[in-house]
Amino acid sequence: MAVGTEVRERYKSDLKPIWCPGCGDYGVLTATFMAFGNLGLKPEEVVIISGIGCSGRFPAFTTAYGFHSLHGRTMPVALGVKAANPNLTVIAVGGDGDTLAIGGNHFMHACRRNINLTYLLLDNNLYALTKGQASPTTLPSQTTDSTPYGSYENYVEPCALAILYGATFVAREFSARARKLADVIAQAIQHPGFSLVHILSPCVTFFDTYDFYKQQVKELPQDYDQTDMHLALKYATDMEHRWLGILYRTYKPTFEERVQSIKEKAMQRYQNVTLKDLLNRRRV
Ligand SMILES: Cc1ncc(C[n+]2csc(CCOP(=O)(O)OP(=O)(O)O)c2C)c(N)n1
Ligand code: SF4
Ligand SMILES: [Mg+2]
Repeated sequence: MAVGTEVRERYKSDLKPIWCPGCGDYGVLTATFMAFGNLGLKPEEVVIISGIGCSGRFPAFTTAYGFHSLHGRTMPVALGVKAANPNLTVIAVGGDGDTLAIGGNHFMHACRRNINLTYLLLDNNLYALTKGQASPTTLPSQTTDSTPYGSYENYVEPCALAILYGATFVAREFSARARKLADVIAQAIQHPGFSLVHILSPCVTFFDTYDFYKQQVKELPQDYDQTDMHLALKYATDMEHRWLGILYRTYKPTFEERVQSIKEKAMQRYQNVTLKDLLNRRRV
């Protein structure tokens, strides 16, 4: 279902985005509103949590609940919100630096825990807010202010990383394809478990990758098997093309379900035990 302007207006806050004209993040914001509209989500049912970076401004531009947290600390906050109220739709937003450098540890373990939330990784291949230094996704051919002769570090491929660390839904899209991106974001939100949407979102000010990605991107083949992990890793790590679409999807118990099942086991074990009994057991 196409989403009209009036629906998108419901999710737009009074604060006008201050991203540079042409920044890829505008496309991501629009696509996210379209996804909310398509799913019929009310702003009060959604919490958007970000780190620090140009991408970190995301929650301020929406009428959903938001939390602009610390650099690389999106995941602990998002996990806390989801654990406290599993009924909320939780969206985490991070840049490539925020997610894979300072926040890498948190990100990897969020994949492993299979927390039921959606992670939007806005990848512009550099640290934009701090004026264009190299990040873990800086391309081999790319020069930045901090690496004028090219980066001396290897590139980290976020989709492969997430798959290997146990994420159960992994997709890649391009900010210039708002409708396709909206569809993938909606599917990620509906997926029960940790969903990564890796979004190629060019920074027009410090390293404009629009033309580069327009030539590189390709949609996954029609008969692509989303459940085949080896195939997903092969397509995710192909640096000749950037394959777009849902790379991998599987179903495993979520973090919340596992916590609930442990709670139930503990309740069964101790159902006839009083607090006094428990205190007596600890007494020496
Ligand atoms: C603990 C800490 N270290 C460093 C910084 C400085 N800093 C702010 S944003 C940023 C990088 C942002 O890059 P990225 O996450 O890719 O987001 P983008 O701006 O590209 O969207 C850094 C290093 C900070 N705010 N906090
Ligand atoms: S500096 Fe780059 S990433 Fe930041 S708002 Fe401008 S275009 Fe977007
Ligand atoms: Mg970045």
